Amino acid sequence: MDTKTIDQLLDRFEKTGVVSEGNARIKLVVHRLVRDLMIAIEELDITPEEFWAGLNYLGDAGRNGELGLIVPGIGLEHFLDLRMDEAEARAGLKGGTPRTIEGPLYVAGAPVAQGEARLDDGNTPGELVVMQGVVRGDDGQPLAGAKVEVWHANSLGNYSYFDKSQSDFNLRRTIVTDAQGRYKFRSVMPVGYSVPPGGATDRLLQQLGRHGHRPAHIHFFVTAPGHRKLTTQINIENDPHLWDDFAFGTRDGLVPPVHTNTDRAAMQALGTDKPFYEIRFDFTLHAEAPSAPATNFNRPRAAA
Ligand code: MBD
Ligand code: FE
Repeated sequence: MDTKTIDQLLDRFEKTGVVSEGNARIKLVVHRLVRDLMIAIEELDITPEEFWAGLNYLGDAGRNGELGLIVPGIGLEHFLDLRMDEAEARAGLKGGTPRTIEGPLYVAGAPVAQGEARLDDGNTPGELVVMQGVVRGDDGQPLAGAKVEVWHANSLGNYSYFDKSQSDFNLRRTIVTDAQGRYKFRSVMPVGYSVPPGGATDRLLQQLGRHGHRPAHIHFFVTAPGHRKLTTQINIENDPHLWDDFAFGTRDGLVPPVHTNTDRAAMQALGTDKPFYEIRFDFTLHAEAPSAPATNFNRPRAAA
């Protein structure tokens, strides 16, 4: 079918069965996506069998809660980040800590701590890591009372809440920066996440000839009054998947050095007799910018 015939068909569809104005924005987007799909079916000669298999696949993925995993896996979430970067550049925003994808594993409602927190429940295997830094505005001034929401996987690459074998909010906290804008936490070193074997995302990636592994990483939302919300992650250097992330989340500026601390007194102060890891990382937030799209947009998220 040629595009002109498709457009005539769509014109008739859009005029049939109309009972109200509907929503202009939704109409625009849906009509466009349907047209693009029809053109893809035509140009790729997608067979009925392929069409129904694809529809069933999406239904399966939805029922199993994997749509939020397919989106980063096909690069759409990183694409949204790059578009936000472009919008900020057009609005004249420069510098600031790079953003990167949120992913599907945030859970709202984590315990709040002032200045410092321990993220692990004391019963979580893994190597001890201490991470700390300062939250600043883009004028370089430290931001007291900023919120650093942090979440990461355990040493098996699993996230509490989604992994019911972990205690509630294990490896998840909200840390409020102190008067000097500082945050600090101790935790156990995360290991990279992999998509559930045999699940919808895994099956798709196999057909694409790709793996479903992420390098080890730690997620953050950083917020402060009068500033744009920052959604980002840091990656653990030297991970074999550091620049081979199935979700395309690794970015320059988000791979801080990891230092191994072998100082006896420092080890003792943390109640350990083994060397531990230390990471310093400062966050820089952009001041509110009415001409740039909001970064604190709604997105349905888990809450506990
Ligand atoms: C993750 O832990 C993650 O951060 C992303 C983006 C996708 C899947 C799992
Ligand atoms: Fe993650």
